Amino acid sequence: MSSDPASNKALSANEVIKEKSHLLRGTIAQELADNSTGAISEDNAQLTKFHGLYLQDDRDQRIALKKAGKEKAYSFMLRVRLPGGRATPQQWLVLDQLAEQLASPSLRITTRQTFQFHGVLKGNVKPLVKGMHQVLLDSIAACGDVNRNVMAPPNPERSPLLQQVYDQAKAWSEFALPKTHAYHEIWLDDELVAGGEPESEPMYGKTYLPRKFKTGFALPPSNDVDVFSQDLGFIAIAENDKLVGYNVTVGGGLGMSHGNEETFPRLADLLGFITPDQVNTIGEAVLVTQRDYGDRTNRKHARLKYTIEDRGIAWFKGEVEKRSGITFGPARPFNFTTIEDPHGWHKCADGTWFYGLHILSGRIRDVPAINDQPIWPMKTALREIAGIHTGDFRLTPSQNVSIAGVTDEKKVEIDAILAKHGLHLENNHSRLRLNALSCVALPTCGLALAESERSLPYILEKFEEVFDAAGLWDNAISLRVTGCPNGCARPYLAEIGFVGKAPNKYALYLGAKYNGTRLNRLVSPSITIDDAVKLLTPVIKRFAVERAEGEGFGDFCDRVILPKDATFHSVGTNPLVLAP
Ligand code: SRM
Ligand code: SF4
Repeated sequence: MSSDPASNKALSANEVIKEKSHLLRGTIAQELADNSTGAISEDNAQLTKFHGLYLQDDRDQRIALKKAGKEKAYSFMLRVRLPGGRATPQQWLVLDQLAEQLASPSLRITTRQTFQFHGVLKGNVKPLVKGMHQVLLDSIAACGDVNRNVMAPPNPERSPLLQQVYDQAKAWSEFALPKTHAYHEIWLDDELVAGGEPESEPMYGKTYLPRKFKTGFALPPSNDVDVFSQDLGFIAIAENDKLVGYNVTVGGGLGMSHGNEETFPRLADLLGFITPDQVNTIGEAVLVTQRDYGDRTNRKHARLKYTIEDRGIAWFKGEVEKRSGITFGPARPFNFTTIEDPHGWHKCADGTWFYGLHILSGRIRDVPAINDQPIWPMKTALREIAGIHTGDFRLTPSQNVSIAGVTDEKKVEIDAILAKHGLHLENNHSRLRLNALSCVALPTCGLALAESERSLPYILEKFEEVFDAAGLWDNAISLRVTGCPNGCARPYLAEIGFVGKAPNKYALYLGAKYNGTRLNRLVSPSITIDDAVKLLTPVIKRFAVERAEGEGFGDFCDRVILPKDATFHSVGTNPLVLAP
């Protein structure tokens, strides 16, 4: 197989790698044993993604190492599979210890509610995977052309439906896992199956999907999972506090490339309503339709969003109905009002408490703090909490953690730990900061064109001054930064989106709807942060005095500040409408 039978175009290189890999084995095991290099080959590096592992190098060290004629500072990033972002205290403690012993030693909460380890040397990968396995965690399908970590609403708030939605998200995650034993053989030293013959992969087939595939479950009124950015979404519908089913969405996705108008972010379409027992059947029908019709010749055109864009949503719906034997009902009404995590202490319907802890960019480590705190010992504090906690931890899509299932008695103890380490900080945080997201970018991400996580503190400091001066400290405003246009912090759904273009240069986007139901639009294709602050200061001032009752910053920009004909793809600067 080297060309696509339908189009006769050559298949992308990854298709050939997958086809020849014996269900994701490749020669990973052999290359692991080679300690003459910290790297693995390009082909195997594509395959390890399916096992949750990315080969990276420390980009801060690249130039010096090159000058010294040395190999790049290679290491692996490992992403844990954690549907709905839930971890037990025991799991937390083990991950924390593994990070100390075998990785960078930070733990990083991702925008899809899981943990990433960075800086794992080749020889440490196996011990790390084995350590995770002891507490029943794995990294299978955390990356690669498969159904990735499934998102579900984490915050216990007050809805009795949350557990049901979480259970379905977890069940769908398990159902859509690859069946190959490659992971167990390579990383956990399990015996080769049937003399090394690969077993079958009934749902995916031996070349898996054309590209990554992402699922999210949302529970209105919160759209914390940004359901319209997912390939497949399930919006829970309740009647009289009972879960009656889901509205299904398909074809969301955010990745694009600067200057390539063939690539674009896309919001998902609504397919219609199904009952809870139909989730896996519909999920499978969506997945296998994309398996069969997704573009395997061009990885920049291989996501489900392009299949739907090219063939039309009516065709896609028909195909899913035919394959599943289920007819969609009309989509039911729903209303998203927020994406924000609740911060601080909240009481749940079952009488327990949860604490929403803000973690800037999801980076869990002990660092010198911003502002006037001498240190910010996030990792130590969470380790101490995990040591006494009897509930669980919930990682959120906004890179925060919710300490959930806390009894009255434990609340006092946890509160004391938070206070001891000065972590009640969110009381002083602006809502801009509490809502802000950034992707990892430099130094680990090989695709970063600009800083993101490391520039977020500066960006927030500058914009907080402006928002504070305009009396908007407590206004929920979403600002998201990424180091490149792939969109890992979902910047195209932010009211203010910065997308890395080059060192200290970002494309600036404005005007998304706060609740994640409208994309933003390009304002400047390349601007420094300082110039963006200058450009937006009058806009923020106008918003403070001219906004309509309850109007968000994105809505205001969309209605008043952006030229009416500005589109997402506008090339060149759109002059903002700065005077009434
Ligand atoms: Fe992402 C690639 C980090 C969420 C779209 N993403 C990467 C890689 C693995 C870079 C690479 O391929 O070499 C980044 C690793 C950086 C590092 O050093 O850790 C990376 N993505 C992340 C995370 C860690 C960002 C974060 O700061 O939290 C998120 C991990 C999620 C997870 O736990 O699974 C992350 N990535 C996203 C999201 C948001 C989401 O899924 O909700 C998106 C946009 C939604 C989407 O998929 O359309 C996203 N990442 C991409 C893309 C563009 C895909 C596309 O369709 O064009 C790439 C590049 C690619 O796949 O070729 C990418
Ligand atoms: Fe890397 Fe770009 Fe994703 Fe940021 S958005 S983590 S720079 S791929």
